[in-house]
Amino acid sequence: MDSPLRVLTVPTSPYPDQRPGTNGLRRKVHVFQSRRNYLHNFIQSIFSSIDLRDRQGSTVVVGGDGRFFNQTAIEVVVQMAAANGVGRLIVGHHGLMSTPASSCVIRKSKAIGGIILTASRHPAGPDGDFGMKFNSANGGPANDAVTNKIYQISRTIEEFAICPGLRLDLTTLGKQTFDLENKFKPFTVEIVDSVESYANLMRNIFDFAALKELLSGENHIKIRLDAMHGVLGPYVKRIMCEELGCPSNSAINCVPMEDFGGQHPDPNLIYATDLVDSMRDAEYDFGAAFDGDGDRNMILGKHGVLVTPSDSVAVIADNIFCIPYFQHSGVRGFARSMPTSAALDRVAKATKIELYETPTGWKFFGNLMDAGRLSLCGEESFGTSADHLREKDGLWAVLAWLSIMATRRQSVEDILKDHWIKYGRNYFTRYDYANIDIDTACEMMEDLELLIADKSFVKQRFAVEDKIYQVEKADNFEYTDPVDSTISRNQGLRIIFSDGSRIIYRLSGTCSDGATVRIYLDSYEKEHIFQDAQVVLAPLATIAVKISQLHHRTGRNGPSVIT
Ligand code: G16
Repeated sequence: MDSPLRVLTVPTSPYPDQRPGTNGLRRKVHVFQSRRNYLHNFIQSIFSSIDLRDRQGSTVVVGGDGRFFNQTAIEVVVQMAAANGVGRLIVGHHGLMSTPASSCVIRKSKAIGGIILTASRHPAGPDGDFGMKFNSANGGPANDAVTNKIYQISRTIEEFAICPGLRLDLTTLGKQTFDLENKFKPFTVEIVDSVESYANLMRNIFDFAALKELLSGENHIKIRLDAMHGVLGPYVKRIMCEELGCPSNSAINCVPMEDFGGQHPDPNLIYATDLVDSMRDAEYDFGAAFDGDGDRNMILGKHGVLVTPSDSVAVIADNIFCIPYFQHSGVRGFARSMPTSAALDRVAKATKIELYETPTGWKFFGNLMDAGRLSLCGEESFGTSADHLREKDGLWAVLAWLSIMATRRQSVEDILKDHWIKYGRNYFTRYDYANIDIDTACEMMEDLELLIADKSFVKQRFAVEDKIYQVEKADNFEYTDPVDSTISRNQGLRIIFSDGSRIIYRLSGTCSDGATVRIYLDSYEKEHIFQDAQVVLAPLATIAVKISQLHHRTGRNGPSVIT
């Protein structure tokens, strides 16, 4: 019999910069590799943030998007979980588990939480990004109280516990047990097929027979799905091809790779180039791309017609009973993040369903869902999901759209056009200015806040060509959680004009390096609904740049990316 594994306590020194952002800690890979114990410190801070009584003998889920450094990090997470009293770990086969599947497995296994190794849509590889998220027992991203606690611990950490001799086999499904020094019970690790758990959940939400008919029946439509070499490939293959009968060439880039094949796994028109190229001619009726960890989605129709994420959630809301899950559970509420366009608000008003406007970040939706107040939600940042779990869910969004198409027997473009005819159209775009010097970005936001806080700012008029916008309201968005009354301040600067158009400025909370300034533009048209969004929004963009003096301050002459 092997002798029990040793548990060591190792001295360490804190780092000042381990504050989690919008969703976890994201840094360049070399930061994790070159700074001594940088990874260990953060993992210990996560475990120490959980009360010892809750941690002892508990279950924790571990997954990742398969990016470079994942395997190294998983080994350390497992060794430290064992040493910190966790009783059972559930780990994805080969260390892979999408973010939505992790949420599903956390909830199903009644785990106290999960550690997800991903930097989401950011590129990977030795020069790319790495990240770690901590999700709570509800399956959703930890709330601010938890992440603040993790951060505070990381600032004063002096030691971490680890079981360095523990070696795990990630390739074999099933249970592995390990005896530890001074522990009565063995530490167990279950390597699971998270694809099956997730597929099961989807079978209970959607009408798979109807979807199968749509995708492989006599008059089937042709679809193209791009997993961008992220973690979602095996889920797409199993559910869409093996189960729903799509031909195998419907799914591309489905082998997860450590560097995402050198691509930027961000599902938008700029980065999802393989999908965008193959959708240009009329071969496919429906297209979708996903990000590295499988929670984001982009939906395209024939000829590459883009459904903006803001429209996507509004259309799903308006057709919500095409999805059997909602026929059974009913609809409790809708929600969108503040920068997301107000298209969803119009559906909520028409259907008399409560609408919540939350700060950016999926954690805010989770609280409303746990309280039974929210069923469907979305964010402009290519995130859409419902209360079947507590994360955004890329494949769920695709199945939701296909369910609408199966019921209405219409193309993506016709569904979208009908929606605009019924409700009018919220034109929306986002300008990103990446890699800005942090001080310059913060200074700009501070000056801007002072400017818009001045009483004289309200009622000011801005003219561009023949368009005149008058400021009706301007503030720094603040959110009081309706469930627990927690106040979240400083969530983005809003300028709202008298016609309902909005300019919003926000600093990204997911940068691994420098700052990204985001400008969100939203404008509503009741009649002129078939124009080019960039043309419609150009005057607002000019005003946004002028008010902030962004180009002057940064030396840039345009955004890095427009979505
Ligand atoms: C994360 C959150 C999203 C949020 C996004 C915003 O997405 O999960 O809820 O909308 O960040 O990012 P930023 O703060 O950069 O605007 P992900 O997919 O990157 O984990």
